[in-house]
Amino acid sequence: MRLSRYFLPVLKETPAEAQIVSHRLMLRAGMIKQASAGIYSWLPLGFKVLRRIEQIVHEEQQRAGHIPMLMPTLQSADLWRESGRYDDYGQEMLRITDRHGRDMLYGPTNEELITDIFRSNVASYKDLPLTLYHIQWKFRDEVRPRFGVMRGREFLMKDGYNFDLTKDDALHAYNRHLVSYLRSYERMGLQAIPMRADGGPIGGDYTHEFLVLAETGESEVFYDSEITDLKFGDREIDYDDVAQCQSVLEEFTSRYARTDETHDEAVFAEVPEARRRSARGIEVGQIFYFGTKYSEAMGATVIDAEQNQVPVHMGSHGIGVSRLLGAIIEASHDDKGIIWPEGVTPFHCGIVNLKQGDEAADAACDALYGALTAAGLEPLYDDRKERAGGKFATMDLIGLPWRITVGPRGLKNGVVELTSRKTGESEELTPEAAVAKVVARYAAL
Ligand code: 5CA
Repeated sequence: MRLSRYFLPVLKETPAEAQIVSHRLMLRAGMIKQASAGIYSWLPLGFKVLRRIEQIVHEEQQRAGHIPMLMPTLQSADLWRESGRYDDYGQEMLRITDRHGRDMLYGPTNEELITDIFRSNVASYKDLPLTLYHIQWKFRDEVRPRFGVMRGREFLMKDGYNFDLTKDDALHAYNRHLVSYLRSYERMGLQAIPMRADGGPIGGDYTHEFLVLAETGESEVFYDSEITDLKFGDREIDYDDVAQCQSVLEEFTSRYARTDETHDEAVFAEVPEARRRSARGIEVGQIFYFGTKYSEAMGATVIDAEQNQVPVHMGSHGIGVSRLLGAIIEASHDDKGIIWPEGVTPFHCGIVNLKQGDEAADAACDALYGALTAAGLEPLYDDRKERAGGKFATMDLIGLPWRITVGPRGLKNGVVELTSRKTGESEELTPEAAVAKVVARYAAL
């Protein structure tokens, strides 16, 4: 993309309404614009990152054997009356009446709708196990929407639902989700720690939240510091291997790590004092096993091998896709702007032309652009007639991991400058070597 043809409305001033750094940077970098309280338009740069995060979520869900689909945002109230949640959900649910006077709602989550799809189509235990998921907009009429996309009213969520014959099978599905979430967050450059949590309006005692440690997080958390040393890394996982998934769960959940809702001082006191930590965290996902809560209420049963009609065991599993942009920025920025992890960056590499209109500089930039594109990467080429300082400030603000700077002086010696946004380190290389280095970085992801 050439910046002169793009739509990147960066702000010079720090917006007064933004209280935390990720919100400020998303507004300044022209990623989002508030449409009304807690509801945002996703401008091109923000939309690109949102899509990259969705892509990682899709890949990792499908790697785990989960099946993508799409349910609507607007739902009929009738299904929610069956589960009993139409009244229970309270003020957070946005209720709508259509022209025929029928009660509708903008879905805050999808347990009812998916259970209805299941009961209409699945009758036998032979069709289990089954895990379906979608990535769809949700609406929760939060009392205090704040911090930009962190606590929105309209927000994008991946929600997945497993249907299993037995509790053991459903717990394996739970473990699969835990493993796939660990992989997903690490690909986004994040450490998200599974912590014991509370079921809330979704229900169930068996639930973990995934938290990214950050001072601006809304959750208070308590944990054994050893847990921050754990890495999922690039280990191979067979998602059908029950014991293997269970052992990952044990590895990542055996140390003390809880949100304030389930925190227990007496148990925490058993952790050696030097390792006890209390901090704040951003909840970027939650997994639940809730047994037969919805299947019994809504008659989602199958015939088992003994010809008995039994309710299926279920769980639901969510990732806060739009919230993740805020969480990633909270975890990765400096005073100049965002520092995108390579896994989610909107463009792979910036190209800054120090002297637009100079024949050699223009030609070298075009060649770099062509070479990066041919290698399957997306460069962002700042081809505007601006001074160098302004171009650097924009690149630093929008946080692309790599920048190639091209100027007539370097070109006389056959070199361009390759700069890492994260370390600030620059090196002079031939254009070919700079491209090769950037390409190799992304190939290694
Ligand atoms: N049905 C279950 C799992 S599919 C569910 O709704 N879980 S949840 O309530 O925990 O939401 C899943 C994730 O969505 C949360 O972990 C959080 O990251 C994100 N989320 C929840 N509320 C908001 C909000 N108001 N703004 C942005 N993200 C949110």
